[in-house]
Amino acid sequence: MSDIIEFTKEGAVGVLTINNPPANALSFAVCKALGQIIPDCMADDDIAGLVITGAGRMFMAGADIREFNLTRPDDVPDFHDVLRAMEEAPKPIVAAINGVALGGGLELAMGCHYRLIAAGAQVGQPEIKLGFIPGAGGTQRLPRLAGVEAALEMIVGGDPVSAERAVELGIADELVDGDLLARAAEFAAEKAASGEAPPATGKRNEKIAGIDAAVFEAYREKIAGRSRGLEAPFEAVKCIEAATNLPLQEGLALERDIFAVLRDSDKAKAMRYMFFAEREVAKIPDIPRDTETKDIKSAAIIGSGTMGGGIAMCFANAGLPVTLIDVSEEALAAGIGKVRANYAGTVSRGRLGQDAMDTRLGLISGATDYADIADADIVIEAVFEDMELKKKIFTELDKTCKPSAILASNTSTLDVNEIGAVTGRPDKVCGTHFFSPANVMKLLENVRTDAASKETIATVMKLSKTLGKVGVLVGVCNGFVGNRILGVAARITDFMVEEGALPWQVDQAIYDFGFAMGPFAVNDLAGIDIRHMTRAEQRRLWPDRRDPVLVDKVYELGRYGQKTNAGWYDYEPGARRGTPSQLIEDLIVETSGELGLQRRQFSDQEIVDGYVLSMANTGAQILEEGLALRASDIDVIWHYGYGFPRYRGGPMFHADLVGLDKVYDAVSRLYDTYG
Ligand code: T1G
Repeated sequence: MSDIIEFTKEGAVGVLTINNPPANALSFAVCKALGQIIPDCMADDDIAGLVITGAGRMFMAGADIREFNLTRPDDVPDFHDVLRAMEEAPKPIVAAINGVALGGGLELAMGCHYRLIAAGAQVGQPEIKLGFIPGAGGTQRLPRLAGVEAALEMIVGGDPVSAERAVELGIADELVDGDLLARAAEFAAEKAASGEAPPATGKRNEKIAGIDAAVFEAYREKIAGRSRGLEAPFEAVKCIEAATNLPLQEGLALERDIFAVLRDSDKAKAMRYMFFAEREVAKIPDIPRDTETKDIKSAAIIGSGTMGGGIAMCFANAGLPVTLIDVSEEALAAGIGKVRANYAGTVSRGRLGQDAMDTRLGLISGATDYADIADADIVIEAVFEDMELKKKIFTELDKTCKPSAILASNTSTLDVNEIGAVTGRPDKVCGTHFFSPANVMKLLENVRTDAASKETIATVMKLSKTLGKVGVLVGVCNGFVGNRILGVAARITDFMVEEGALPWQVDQAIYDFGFAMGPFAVNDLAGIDIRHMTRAEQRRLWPDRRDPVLVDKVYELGRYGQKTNAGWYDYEPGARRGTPSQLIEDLIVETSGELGLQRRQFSDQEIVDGYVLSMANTGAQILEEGLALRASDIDVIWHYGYGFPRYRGGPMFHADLVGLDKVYDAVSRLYDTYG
């Protein structure tokens, strides 16, 4: 027998332990071994029944995602056939779900006759998050065990359920708090002795009988908004519906055909890529995983504005005490008041309990004196973008904070090297660039200064995880990775508007590409005044560059965006969605005339290419300058910081998909026109 599946015996029961670290993924090798061992065991008169379990902390994390681009070798059986043989086997087969059973892992467990589950384990069908549907019977067997409603939620939603819930739903037969393997072996022996025929999941039809088609129609409607741009959710619904009105084998065949098409689609490739990309970000070549890190047990934030308050919430949400610092009691009261209102909103929407809100608020304190934060393990400065002010603050912090404290800046544009240089501990200074709203957005650009120690960087990378963020390491440059790329791309769309497009056309094209909002709508949300401020710095950096003039004109009209109920769009007071503004359209046409530009049509494709391919070009520059570790880090930044659609994989992945020759042509045209 093979070592990828260990065989042992508990009395008359055979135990198969899948041992394929790190995730016991269903690789070709595991599938092949299962295909051999199970029939062998069935034929062995000394074996009364079987238990299947996983080595280590997982049962099985599903099919091996690394093998998805490969063709199944001839000597590896089709996993469907393995499952079918298991279902039809004469002796009881019991899954002992010791840890996560996801995707093909749950499908394997459902192919068993019985399932026992350890407390703390989870089961799920997460395939949707990879852009496809379960491919080995999940859409057919899960509704048979758990019912249609739960199957829809689990397969279309993709989130796993707890062991307790799995038992409640009928996915697992028993929750085991103690020795899972011993209990599973005992269970298998009992079932073998009982003489009852082992039940096949695929033959259990009681939960799928008499389901009204309207259930599926309603579900399709329910998910339409959040599934924009995706096919897989609807295909999953179709397959689950098929489970209720087709014989098992036909349902399985339908699922298999749809699965194969989706798996090979560009969208699924992009989502697979993102799965690995977001795991890669944690790997820093010169900072090994076992690098010492500082324990972060408390934090302080300088500045209790929107950003500072949001950052404080991140710490409190993670259970860490945090002190907000501001210049006066009034400013503090206002800042903490906003935090309280923010939590209260979440409570009133039913997403947070009052107790949890109280606990979290209890972790946030305020102070006006740096002496009160002398013991904080990390201080994050979040005041407005003014280098002199930041230098003053860091000089002060350096004097008052304990020598081991990390001093970080939340600057989104300024040179963190320069900030660190005013302290006596530049090795403990770095950037932690949160995205707004800080308590919601998952991205954290951690800025590595020249002097920052490995310990400092390892600590903030680890802290990102503690705060529930995706931390990506970047180097020092204007705008770091995300905003630098945005600056270039937004400049291109500004030009397009001066030359003939309209902001709402640009936004629609980019929305249709899959972003939640186009650049002009984002601009209105973030504030045109803020953009105006950063443009001054850009003009200083690139004095000879041709610049679009419209954004300054909009600024000069006092139209700062949503906050003034007017920006590129007009807004009803308090509204988040704007309507196209005639005044802006007139201004645009007039400006084109002043610039001597003959307005022309832009196709949606041209708009998307200009926006996205210019991003990829800037990304390539950033890589060349060594300011990001890898192309996929840039894509992770754009997904988590700016909502680049996951199924497009990020600007760098998208550019690879388009093909570098085409990207080169498009970028060359942009260069010739705009410099
Ligand atoms: N294939 C290959 N490698 C995998 C893997 C998988 N399915 N799952 C995890 N890994 C690797 C991962 O890359 C990392 O490697 C290490 O395991 C630890 O993971 C037929 C077609 C299970 C919840 O979508 O959600 O089944 O970086 O760091 O935070 O219908 O991994 O150390 O080298 O994420 O504890 C469906 C994907 C597949 C589950 C564990 N399954 N995995 O999280 O550790 S499709 C999934 C996860 C399928 C069938 C279909 C998570 C986890 P390295 P980790 P973690």
